Amino acid sequence: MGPRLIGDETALWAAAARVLDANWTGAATVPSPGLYPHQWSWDSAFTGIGLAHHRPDRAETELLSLFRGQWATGLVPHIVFSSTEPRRAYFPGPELWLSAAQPAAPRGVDTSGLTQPPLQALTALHVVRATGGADRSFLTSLYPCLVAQHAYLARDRDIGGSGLVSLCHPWESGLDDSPAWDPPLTAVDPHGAAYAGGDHDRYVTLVAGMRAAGYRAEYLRDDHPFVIEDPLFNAVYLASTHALAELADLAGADPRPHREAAERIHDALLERLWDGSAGCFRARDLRTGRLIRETTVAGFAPLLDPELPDEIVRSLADLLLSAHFAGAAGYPVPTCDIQSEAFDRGAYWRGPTWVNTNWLLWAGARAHGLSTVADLLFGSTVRLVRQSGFREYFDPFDGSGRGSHDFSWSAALVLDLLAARRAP
Ligand code: 2M8
Repeated sequence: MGPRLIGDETALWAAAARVLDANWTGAATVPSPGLYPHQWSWDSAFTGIGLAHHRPDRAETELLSLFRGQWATGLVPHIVFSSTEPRRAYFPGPELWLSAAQPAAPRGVDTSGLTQPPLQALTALHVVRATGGADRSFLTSLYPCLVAQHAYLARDRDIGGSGLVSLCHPWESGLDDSPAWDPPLTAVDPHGAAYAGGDHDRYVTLVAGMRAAGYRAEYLRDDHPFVIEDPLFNAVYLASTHALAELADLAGADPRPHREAAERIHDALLERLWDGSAGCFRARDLRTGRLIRETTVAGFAPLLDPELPDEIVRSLADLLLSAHFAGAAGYPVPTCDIQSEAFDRGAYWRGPTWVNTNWLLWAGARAHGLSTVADLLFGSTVRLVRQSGFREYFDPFDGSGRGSHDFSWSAALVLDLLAARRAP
């Protein structure tokens, strides 16, 4: 027997809220109770967007708790480890990163040495709007941390000098096993052994190189073998930079540097990652200088750019609705082009539908007035969770759930979808 259908939207709201309550640790929300027992940076940001409707006080605590892990360089680590979990609760744990040995890492809390798509400023703006800015001390405490996070990305991670941030590990993308990382990971192997997702050895090798170099920017720029400009990471960076400008206004700070930064990221996205002949955005491998051929859901994320030119918005909508993505899936959006050889309906980040990528595209489509796309994404996401529960990811053809149960961002982002429908 399949999972019980969650009925009307009130019941769905209550079920989503229950997942968030159950995954709350007192200071943060774990992505899922068994599989991911620590705090992940972009999970926290997605979760905060839902908590803004359910428990804005917790959304504030969630973000502030994440920034306890921020390094002196401004890096916001992708994992902030819980000190109460058994050491072997999750691999790789603190022993891989050895953050305590890094002078720039915070004392008293173990973290990873990578980052993830920087959604936190956008979440902070959602939270401040939800509370009407009632808690001044939240913005006063968080704003400088967000500025430092963005300064780190611009200073240490604009490896190509283009205005875009580079990823130095598939884990930084959030779309870990995406087929777009197969070619650069093939090149990382000394024998050039072909790569097709999920090989932890290569992931660990990349971390070992970064750790040995003290996670220094010079090493990443000059020697690290995996350096990628990714459209999703940079679209999130851009959306958060716009949010930072709004937060600056609210905090009584100068928004202009953030507006200028947003302009630079917008220009670079179009110049570096737009592939006019294919009608989509692609990732660029800085070690080969070339765009990576695989078309994935990440290529639609620049819809989050409010200034994206109309003809590009239309091209993206056409491709999204075509039989490469939504047109051939009962439960869109699949992570990867259905017609690609790499597409696999069940493999982690290589085919399934995820609530967080649907939400990002929904937000972008709405902002551009693409109502057909926005309604499709809303309906698909709500149908998925009603049918299968708040799973980590879903089969794009029949909507069956996969990965962990009671997954926080699946619940949180459904609250945001439902709230948008309720809003006047
Ligand atoms: C997955 O990533 C972790 C490593 O960071 C893993 O594979 O164990 C990804 O889905 C990532 O996007 C997510 O943030 C994390 C926790 O949900 O899990």
